[in-house]
Amino acid sequence: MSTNAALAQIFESMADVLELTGANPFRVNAHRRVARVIESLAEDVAAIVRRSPAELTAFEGVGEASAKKIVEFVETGSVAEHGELLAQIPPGLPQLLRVPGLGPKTVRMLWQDVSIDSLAALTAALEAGRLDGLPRLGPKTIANLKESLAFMAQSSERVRLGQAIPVAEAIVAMLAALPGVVQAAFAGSLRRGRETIGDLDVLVATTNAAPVAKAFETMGATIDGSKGAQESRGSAKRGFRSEAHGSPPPLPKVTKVLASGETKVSVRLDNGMQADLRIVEPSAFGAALLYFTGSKEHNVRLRERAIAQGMRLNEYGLFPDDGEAAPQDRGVKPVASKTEESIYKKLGLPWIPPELREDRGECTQPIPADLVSLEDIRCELHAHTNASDGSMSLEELVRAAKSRGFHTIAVTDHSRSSVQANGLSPERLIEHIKAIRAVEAKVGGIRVLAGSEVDIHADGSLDYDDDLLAQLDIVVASPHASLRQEPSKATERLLAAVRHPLVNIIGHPTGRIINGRPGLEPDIAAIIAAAKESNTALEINAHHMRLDLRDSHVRLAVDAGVNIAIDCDVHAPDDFDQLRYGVMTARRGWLPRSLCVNTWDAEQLEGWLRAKRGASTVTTAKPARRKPK
Ligand code: DGT
Ligand code: CA
Ligand code: CA
Ligand code: ZN
Repeated sequence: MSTNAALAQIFESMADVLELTGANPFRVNAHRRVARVIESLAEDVAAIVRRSPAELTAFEGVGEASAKKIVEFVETGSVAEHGELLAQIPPGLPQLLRVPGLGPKTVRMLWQDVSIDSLAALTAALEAGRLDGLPRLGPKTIANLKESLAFMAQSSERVRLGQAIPVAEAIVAMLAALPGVVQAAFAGSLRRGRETIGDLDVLVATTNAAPVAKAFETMGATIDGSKGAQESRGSAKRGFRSEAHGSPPPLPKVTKVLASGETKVSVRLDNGMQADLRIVEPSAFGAALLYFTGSKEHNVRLRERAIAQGMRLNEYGLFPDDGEAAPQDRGVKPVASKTEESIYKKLGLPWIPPELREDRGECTQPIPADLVSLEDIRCELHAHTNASDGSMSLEELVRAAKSRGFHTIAVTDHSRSSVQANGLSPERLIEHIKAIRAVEAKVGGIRVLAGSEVDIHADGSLDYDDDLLAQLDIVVASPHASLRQEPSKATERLLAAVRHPLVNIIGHPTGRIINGRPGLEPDIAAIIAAAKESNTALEINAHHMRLDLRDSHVRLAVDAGVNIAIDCDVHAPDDFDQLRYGVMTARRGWLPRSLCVNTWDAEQLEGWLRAKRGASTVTTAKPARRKPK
């Protein structure tokens, strides 16, 4: 975790405790504001402190007291006041804030009035019916709480892809740099890009295993990687903004060696994850990578295929089948083992991208030749500025998009009903459109679309009038509230938005948060059919907490020929880095480039927008032409 992210978490945590202990709301908000400022800083806060601590108070919202704490953190790795605050509350209390639907006021009431101070205590009280009739807890809230807790219990063991990949990359980089290591890679569900990960699987090719095993077991021992890292995360919504992704996290620390052999080591890390290391001969790296990437079901298919062709496939290679077990131990020479490609080839298959290895037809059906990839993405169509809840000014956002090599950026700030996100009133939106035109002209070299992320109300109506929507270049319509609707109502709601003539993209269609809340459960086939009919794209929100649409829904949409947008829902500069998770999800849904609107050139994109909205609504300024890097 970067210093900025760790420090932002501490300020969030202090705000949580202050709120729980009933402190002055101004003080609570001041801490939250500082957290937001720190996490959206482009520069490492430690660098600022080293240069000149006085610069800190130049940031809006950072006063003398906060600046002192920032300096203290940079110098000592912790903030004393944070510890003092935490000592005032039971340790399990902050966890309660992570339960969807439980705000600080209710948690405080539960703690003070009925002595509930942990998730376990809350679960028990709910089961015993002890909370029925308490203020703030009507029957509906109680039912929702039960649902949330059940969901949390079922999802808490797997970590999100976006939490796991940076950690795995830090481990792989450490291992790859060891002497004698020929290759290092991560495998398992991580390499397949699943939305959540059970454990990290790492693979190393070397002829000298012992030092590699040792380095893995003692990882982090000499580096204080856990400075300031702290479990408590605000509510799901706050956590969303607080996870930074700019700088690579430091190497995690091993807290426990679970199993240790010559070529096989399992450890528990200080971030709670488990990591498995396999050390293999360089000549068998491909076979091992194939095996440990999985999925198990894909491996079974491959083994069946090998057997049908008179061969035997295992983690050491593809061997001729001589009727006896363990060919690798009997000196039998493999038909292929060094690379995945060579093994697939001998099995009569093309190399299958890891994201597709789920036994969903990848060994029998043609795989799209133009499966979408990260390099194909050429525009971002869902981004927020500080006009609503983003951290960047309009110009900063446009320059950030330009620096990514994009030909187009769509500015889609929140609409008026998203009060908590400072949604734009119609008047402010009209001013915003003017500002967008001006910034496009000022920055140059990138097309800037004036858009909105307009709320889809519970009944399917949109948050702005059609007259206003018609003045925009692009409309992303998203559900934000009422996410516990009955499936039939959710279907009607989303269908209305899909069919709306001025809507181009449905943003995060279900509103789910991975490990956070289940979101809407509409009849996805009906949504897909309507999207196809009305030329509306469905979004894969690339943020690793959302990945919404999910992979299985993408696959259905692709089969129906529906256009898909992969967007980062940018709120801060680092959010552009979420793109890879969206692309992995897209590939898991077999998305070809041709159906991904973000891969199109500016002309094709504009043609598509215009076709739906009517020629008059899209401005005709010449699109900037940029080659992807
Ligand atoms: P996860 O960790 O639950 O997110 O999922 P995976 O797929 O990473 O599973 P994991 O870590 O248990 O094992 C990594 C890979 O190793 C798995 O995808 C396929 C392979 N593998 C593990 N156990 C078996 C097995 O019993 N049979 C076969 N064919 N493959 C296995
Ligand atoms: Ca795994
Ligand atoms: Ca594993
Ligand atoms: Zn958004």
